Amino acid sequence: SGLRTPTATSASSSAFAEANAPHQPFVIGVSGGTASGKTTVCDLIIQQLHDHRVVLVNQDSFYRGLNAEELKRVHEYNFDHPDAFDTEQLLDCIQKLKSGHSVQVPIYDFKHHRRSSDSFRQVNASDVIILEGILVFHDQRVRNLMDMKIFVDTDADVRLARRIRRDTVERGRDVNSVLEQYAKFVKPAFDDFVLPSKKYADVIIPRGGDNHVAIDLIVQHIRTKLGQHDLCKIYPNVYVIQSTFQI
Ligand code: UZR
Ligand code: MG
Repeated sequence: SGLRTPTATSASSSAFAEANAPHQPFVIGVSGGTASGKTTVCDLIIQQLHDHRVVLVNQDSFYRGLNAEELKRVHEYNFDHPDAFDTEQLLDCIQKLKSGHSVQVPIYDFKHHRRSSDSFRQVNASDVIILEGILVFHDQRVRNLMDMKIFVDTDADVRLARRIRRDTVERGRDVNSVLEQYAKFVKPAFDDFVLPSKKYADVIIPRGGDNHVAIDLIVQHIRTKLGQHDLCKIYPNVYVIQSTFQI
């Protein structure tokens, strides 16, 4: 029968090699409008996966620094547009992490709208990589690196209320400037870029960080995926047997 042909042999030996190869990290994308609770959802996932190596990469870290000209007219700068981010660098970073390398993530200063010139954050190879940000589903190449895409769906009034609190308390801004920026840039960019990217999500979480059932389900799924990898390490020939039967 065809089972003993060289094709069958090479198929099972390549399956064997695959089963023995160290597995790629599981990459999760978490998107949603500003102040939707993305960071909270990520924190809860990380807490529940405490027995695994998980790293969080924020798209905010890849904001391009503003030049002198842009800084002079910072109120006209659109931080909610896809072009505000260095997507090539983000892509490179996630590709490296996915192939098991550690990377240096830039540090962005929200107050001065620029990058730290001499310091980086070292992010080590991990089992799970979470990439969070308002526009992480925008670029197809970045999306393609994700094993699971989560969209945090929170009502716009709740998000605006949170955004006002966060920007005034944590970012030293006044209410008027927050509202002005919201109307001029944040809301239009949400409608034009963030909301249309919701269609790429595998899972949509209503109410963000308050939705513990959704977070439990997501964590279970990740555990199942990581568990399958562990099985390959313990029983490296499981897949070989399966592939022989398939042939
Ligand atoms: P989250 N942002 C700033 O306010 N200042 C900057 O220098 C860079 C970004 C804001 C950005 C966006 N927009 O709405 C928000 N504006 O950070 C995204 N205006 O962050 O996903 O945590 O809401
Ligand atoms: Mg956040």
